Formats: sequence, structure tokens, C-alpha cells
Amino acid sequence: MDSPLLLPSVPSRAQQDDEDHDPIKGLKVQEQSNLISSLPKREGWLRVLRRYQDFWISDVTIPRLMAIQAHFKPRPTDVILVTQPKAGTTWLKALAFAIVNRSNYSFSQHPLLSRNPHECVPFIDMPYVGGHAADYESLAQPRLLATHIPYSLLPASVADSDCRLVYLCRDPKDVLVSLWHFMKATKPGIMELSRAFEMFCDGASPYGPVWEHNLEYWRESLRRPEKVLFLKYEEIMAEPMRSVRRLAEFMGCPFSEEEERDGAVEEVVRLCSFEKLSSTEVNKSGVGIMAGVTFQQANFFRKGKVGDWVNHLSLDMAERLDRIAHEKLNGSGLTFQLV
Ligand code: PAP
Repeated sequence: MDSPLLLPSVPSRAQQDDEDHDPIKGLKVQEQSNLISSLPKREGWLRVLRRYQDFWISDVTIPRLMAIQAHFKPRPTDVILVTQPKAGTTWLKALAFAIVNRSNYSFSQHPLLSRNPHECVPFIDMPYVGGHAADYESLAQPRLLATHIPYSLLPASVADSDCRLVYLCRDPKDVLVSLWHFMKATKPGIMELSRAFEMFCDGASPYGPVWEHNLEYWRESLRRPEKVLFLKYEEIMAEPMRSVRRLAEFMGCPFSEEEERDGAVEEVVRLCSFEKLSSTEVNKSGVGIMAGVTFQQANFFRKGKVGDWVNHLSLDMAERLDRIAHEKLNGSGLTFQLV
């Protein structure tokens, strides 16, 4: 029997064709596309967004989302990393991958030095490597997987399983600014920031509304703290060593005293730092395809700062976004300020 993979592989063309033609449970391809085209639509982002249940999802992702809802089978040992796009997905993937695999690779010759973090931890909702869905079925346990899917759209099997979810959120002002820059770098001439801002405020951004996305996971983390860890980009930035220890403990692989003495926590933080990852050749000049869009890996590494919104949003815009966040999150206990 083949040994399980530490890194996701790309399926063969034949497997891919199967997937392309596999009708979603109970719904033929034509019915599925009729259903998608009947959904409310918003344009301007990289892909057309459709209102699918309570969220705005790109038209190419909806069929995959339906497939996941019908077929995805979590394993009790799975760790699923969840983010809103641009909340720090790349960073979280790198950190979790480095922590889980710290005894499999040396820090000086690490896969993260030659592969983009998205190639190390596959999205379940978006084909990635070369535009294909990565083969996560044969990944070694514990499988590290990722998604942007809102909690209420995950298959019920996830809530019923013992798998763990790590959720990372970020100040929506920085999410918007990061999103807009990523789009502009990928497709120059895309909509102005002012229009993106209006749609974002309306909740019509990829996987938005952002607050609902945050809130669903926040509430679940309060209900099941042993299975859902809720992190903030800003807190990892403020205390990276503490966050790495927390993440390792939550994933069931805490650092031993010996590892602490040997500086393994610092090694993880250094390997996954913006400076280190953004300087590797693959992340400087590599190309990827995600959800049908081709982009430079370098676009995942822009500034990596907390509060860069101040250079792009007016005070009025910032106040409006803060006010919406305040209203939406009011009473939940979730804030974007560090306490
Ligand atoms: P994705 O959800 O589309 O995968 P994601 O990785 O969440 O994208 O967003 C990229 C953001 O994370 C960028 O933020 P910025 O535009 O405000 O700069 C990127 O710079 C930041 N980022 C990527 N890697 C790191 C890292 N190692 N440390 C801190 N921030 C990072």
C-alpha cells in the first residue's frame, strides 16, 4: 500500500475528468447551473458573486461547495483552517503546517521554503494546484485542510465530527484593503476602492458578509472551545510565540520542554514570518491558479501589517466600517480590538 502523503498531490487527468462530470447528489449539472444562474448576483470582484443561502459566494465555487456539502467526510483527526479571504490564510496555513510537521522536516530545508503555503495545505472548496483540486484523501493524518466556507454552509458532518476548526479573523478594514489590492494586482483596472468599499459594507464581498462569517465561528468557538479555536491576525502579530504555542496545544501537538529549550517555537515563528516567506523564490516569482483565476504568488505577500487601512481609507470610511462592525457584533463579545 502507498504510504500517506505529507503534502497534497495533484490528481491525474482521468480523476479530474471524473470530478468534472460527477453530478452533485440529486442535482444534474444542467439543473445545478440553472439554479446558480437564478441566484441574486453582484459583479465587480474577480469573479461574479451569487447569494447562496446567506452568503456571497463566487459562481465557480458554488458547485464545489455543493459537492462538499454532499460528499465531504471529515475525519476525527482533521484540522480545518478557516478564514475570510485576506484575513491571513497564507500565514495560518504556514504556521499550522510548520507546527504539525516539525518532526518531519528540518527548518533549514523545509517545504515552506520551496512551496507556497497554499500548496502545502489544500483548500477543500477551491481547486488550487495548477487549477486542479488537490488530492486530500490520501494526505497523512492528521490532515491539515483549509476553507473559506461559512460555518452554516459546512456539511453537517463537520459539526458532528470530532475534527477541529481553527478560525482566523482580521479587522475588516484591513481585510477590505488587502482584498482590493489583491484584486488590483491580479486584474489591473478592476473596480475602484470606493465601489469595493460600498459592496463590502453591503456584505457583498467574497464569502461575505464578513461579520456574519466571523460571528458564526465566534459563537461556535464559545459553544465548543475544545473543537473551535478563534484567533485574530492582530493577536498573532502582537504575540507570535504565544499564538504558536496555543495553536500547537489546540491541534494536539504541544511543544515539549526540550523543544522549547531548543528554540522550536522561535523557529516556527521565523520560518512563517512575512519577511522569510515573501523572500523565497516560489513566493517571489511563482504563479498559481485558484477558483479559475491565475495570479502571482507574490500577491499573497503585500505588506503583512496591522492597520495599513489608514493609508487607503478615509476617516469617514473607517468610521462607517467600524460602526457597522459595532452594530453587527454588538452583544456577542467579539471585537476587533485587542484587550
Ligand atoms: P487568501 O485568503 O486569499 O489566501 P490571505 O493570505 O488571507 O489571502 O491574505 C493575504 C494577506 O496576508 C496580505 O495582507 P496585506 O494585503 O494587508 O499585506 C499578506 O501580506 C498577509 N500575509 C501573508 N503572509 C503573511 C505572513 N507570513 N505574516 C503576516 N501577514 C501575512
